[in-house]
Amino acid sequence: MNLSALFDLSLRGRAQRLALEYTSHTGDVRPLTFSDVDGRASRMAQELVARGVGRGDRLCVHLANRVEFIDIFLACVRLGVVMVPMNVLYRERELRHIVSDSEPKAIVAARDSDAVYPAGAPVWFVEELAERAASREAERPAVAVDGDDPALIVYTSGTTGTAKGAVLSHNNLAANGITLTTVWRITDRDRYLAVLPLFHVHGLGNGIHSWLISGCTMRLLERFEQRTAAAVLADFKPTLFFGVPTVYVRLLDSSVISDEQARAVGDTARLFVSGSAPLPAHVHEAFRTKFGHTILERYGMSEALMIMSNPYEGDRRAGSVGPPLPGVSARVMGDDGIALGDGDVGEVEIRSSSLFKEYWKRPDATTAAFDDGWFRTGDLGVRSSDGYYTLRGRRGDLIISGGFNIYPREIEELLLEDARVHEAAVVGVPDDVRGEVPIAYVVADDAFDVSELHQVCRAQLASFKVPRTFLRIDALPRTALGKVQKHLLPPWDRRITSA
Ligand code: MLC
Repeated sequence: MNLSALFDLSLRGRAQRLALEYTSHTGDVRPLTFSDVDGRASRMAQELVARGVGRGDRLCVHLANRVEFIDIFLACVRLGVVMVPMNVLYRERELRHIVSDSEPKAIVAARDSDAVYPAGAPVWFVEELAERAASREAERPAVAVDGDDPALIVYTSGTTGTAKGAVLSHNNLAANGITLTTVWRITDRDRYLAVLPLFHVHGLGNGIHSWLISGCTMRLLERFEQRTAAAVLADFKPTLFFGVPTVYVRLLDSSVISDEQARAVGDTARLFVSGSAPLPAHVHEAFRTKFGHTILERYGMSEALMIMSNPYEGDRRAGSVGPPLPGVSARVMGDDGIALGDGDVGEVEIRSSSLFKEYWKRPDATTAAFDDGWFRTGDLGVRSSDGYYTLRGRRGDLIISGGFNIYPREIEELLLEDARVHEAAVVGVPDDVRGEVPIAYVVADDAFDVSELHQVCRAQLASFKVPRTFLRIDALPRTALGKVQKHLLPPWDRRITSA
């Protein structure tokens, strides 16, 4: 089934109900019915057709959360156009790879974006697209889109440092959305507060899809901001909330939301879900005390969408990601390629109806990611005798900061572009709010002030990837074969001032 048919349960079936509230550029909150959302999507689709975009073409989208993001996503879904969402914090260097790899018809961007866009595709300003779309007929394009057609290419870096595009089909996204609305009991009586970025699968694959499938009412925020969080929660009174752990840590801060305000939020809420990074057990506990709700932690990946979830009914266990979701099979594999029993730690491998088929134009990487039809998640985990999984770190050296993935290799490669830097190793160190933050160890010319690297990173990388500090060392610890042993790097002392 293509996603349009699924979304029509709400766009047509609940046409006159309140679908969406969003903040306009003038700052007022505007309502749209599902019929309004439907009409906007059709007009945007007509505008894209007029610009020569059709089934199978890619369209890169570099936008913060705004209503036009939804118009464009729905238009792409109807036309069979493959949307390539790009992190709004990405700079030219990061965008260049995605654009050259995905070969889009165009890049959609905001007029006030300060990003420099790479050559290779025209930039279409979203303001102009929206204005032109508004003057078109709200007529549905007649395109036959198949369930196996790709709907999204989501770039996710690998150990090589260059991002690979995970191709997600309409069927993958449909399976994920139907599963979540069922197992988390999402209905059209819900009020979903969308604070997560739409350019990632958490905000888009889970949030937008659950909204459209269930027909609930969504309030779309440009981003989560602690300054305004209490007022928005009190005003919108969400029943449903998806966050990354950093968001929950912020909500525990009494200067963000008082105990009294939190109790009021808890009284009208139904479900808080956390994912994209491990939720510390003490945050789980403190949230229950403050808000009166037990956060439901789940586990997913861009390539596979959602994989495991604590139960809606039953024991939501702190520190565990629960059993596999319906439609997902999981196993824990040992280094020798033999499946392990309960209680033993190994790599989690899965099969699932929401699992991607391939990395875009990367057959070798695709082959390497699968083990006899099972996807190697790269996550280490253990299963309890009653089927709950607990994750125990990663095989590779991924850093997760505020729910954003950081691949050390990408930063190391940038640092090594400076001829005065001879060796570089980036690692994650614990951070109370963001989970982890990156720091860099560098071996460099004596005369070189390594703190200058801060500016280089700031100019070329998304802000969350910029190392907090640059530490000079004499040599990287290596094995006899020359492999860097990051665990042997000198411990980082927090008193060292960040560059
Ligand atoms: C952070 N910044 C943002 C931003 N988040 N800018 C625009 N949009 C956003 N969503 C920038 C800020 O401008 C600032 O930049 C810097 O990041 C730190 O901002 P902050 O206000 O101090 O942020 P913080 O309180 O740390 O909160 C950050 C956050 C954000 C939690 C709101 O990290 C976030 O939205 N994370 C969600 C990530 C996510 O959705 N991941 C899902 C991946 S999918 P500067 O330049 O001033 O430093 C996946 C699969 C799965 O992993 O299972 O879900």
